[in-house]
Amino acid sequence: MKKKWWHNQVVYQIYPRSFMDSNGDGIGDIQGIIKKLPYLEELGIGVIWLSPVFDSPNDDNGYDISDYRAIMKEFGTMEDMEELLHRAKQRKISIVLDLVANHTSDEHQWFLEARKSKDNPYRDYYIWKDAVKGQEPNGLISAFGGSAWEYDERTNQYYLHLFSKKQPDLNWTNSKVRQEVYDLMNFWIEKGIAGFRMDVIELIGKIPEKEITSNGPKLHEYIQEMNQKTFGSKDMLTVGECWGADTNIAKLYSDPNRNELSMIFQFEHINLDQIPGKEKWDLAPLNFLALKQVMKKWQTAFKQDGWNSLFWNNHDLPRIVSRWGNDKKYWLESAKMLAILLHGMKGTPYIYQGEEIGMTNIRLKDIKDYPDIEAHGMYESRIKQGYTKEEIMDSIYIKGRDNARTPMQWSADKNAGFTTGIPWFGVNPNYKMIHADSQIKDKSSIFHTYKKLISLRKEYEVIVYGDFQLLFEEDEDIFAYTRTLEKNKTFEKLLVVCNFHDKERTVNMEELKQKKQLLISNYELVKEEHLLRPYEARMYLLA
Ligand code: TEU
Ligand code: CA
Repeated sequence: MKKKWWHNQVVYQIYPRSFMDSNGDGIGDIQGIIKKLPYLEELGIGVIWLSPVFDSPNDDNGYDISDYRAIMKEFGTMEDMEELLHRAKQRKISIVLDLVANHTSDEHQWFLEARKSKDNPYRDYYIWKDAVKGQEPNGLISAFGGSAWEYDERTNQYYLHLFSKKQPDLNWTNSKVRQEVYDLMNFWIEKGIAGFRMDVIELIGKIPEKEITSNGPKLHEYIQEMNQKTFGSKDMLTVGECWGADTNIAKLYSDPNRNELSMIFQFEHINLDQIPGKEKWDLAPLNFLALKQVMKKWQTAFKQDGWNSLFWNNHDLPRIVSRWGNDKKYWLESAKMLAILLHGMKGTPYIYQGEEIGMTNIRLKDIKDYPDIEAHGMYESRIKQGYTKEEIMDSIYIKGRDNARTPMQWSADKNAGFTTGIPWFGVNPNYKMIHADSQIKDKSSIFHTYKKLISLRKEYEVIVYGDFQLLFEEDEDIFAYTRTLEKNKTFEKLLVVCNFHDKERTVNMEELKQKKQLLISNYELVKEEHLLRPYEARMYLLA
């Protein structure tokens, strides 16, 4: 595999609204991020993925952009942004921006123009259709509930919005739209960013008439064009958000010979807890054996023809320690186990803010306490369908996006040290116990586990490039694998052994009998080599 700078880096995702407030208005901001750069440097990450910081009416917390070349006032100014880029660079941290190019805000200048009249020059920037028999043009639905078509009185047509009605979809069949997107990308590239995370990029090739949304026929043609006209010659990190990707689709994006993206986020491991064909709120029981098979499939899918991202969390997902881990009795052990398990794998790891200190889900009483537009859309449509309030709240407790969006827990001070004012969204009451301050000082903390894992990836090439092999495939508790790298006729070999559950297990494993060096584990001492305590995890270098 031709080596790339982002092969051994670890990316840290910042959701600016909830990261650090510098001026006491209760909202995280860019100066807050600048303040915390030393913290990120100490953790050892090399890249920040910054969720959108652009001007936005915040119907979907910045994923509805009204000006791609201006910074959201609540977050700061363009000078602040330039300062952030500069100061991060001084600490060898580069910045990847969030590119939301499937849709804009309805308050974007293009849409304000487009909706004025059918012959407006911007009309064709968006997707407009006549009513069919006095109804919506077809059955496409919005990710946030209800029809994806919104009637606009002024011109007596409907426009398409696959997300909220304040997020009209751009018309990518229009070459002018594509050029506008490439221009704004180049604007940011010139400012010195290191790449893009591409929001729902798989939707841009949609054919609304045929109700095709993901993976439309022209999708890869557009991405290749984008590559050529923007970052292609620049050695950047690009990662597409692709909910509908399987391993073959992933190769289309990330095979270096195809000149598209560095890698994608695929969600097969995330979607395992949802009943197939239903919504994310319709929970299927967690299936450990299926998780192992999905991980194995992606870990072994690519040779020279693709690259993986590795993640448990982002701003749309519940906290991993509350989902696959155990956030009560084995909070510490299970958070570390999940980290060791993932960070021993092949791909570029992503850490979502707070994951490195084991932040957990939140549980609030009423739907009114939740700011997320997705939760409200789902609530309304499920009440209509006859679900009880309790059923709906239970699914929000487990899967709601706001679980990830509570303010970062910095210290035991008021509001977890996030703000001196009133936080825009409640701090998790467990902040007195879970916060960065104490974990930085405590060498046995979750923070230090992540720190160590990041440095191991720099130190051992086998963690970056070794071939993956799953062991004990049928075992109901043990997740174990090796990574093997051939180096001038000798082999570097890594072994990761994890107990995924809360009961003790003995394992009879050949590899454990070999000579080896323990690189990291989540219990202080190995009691007995073949005994794995609840959630015990170890990573060895085999001699
Ligand atoms: O998410 C895409 C998306 O499909 C999510 O709405 C997803 O269905 C859900 O959150 C799964 O938990 C991206 C962004 O990450 C998200 O924050 C935005 O709301 C969305 O696009 C629209 O821009
Ligand atoms: Ca602020």
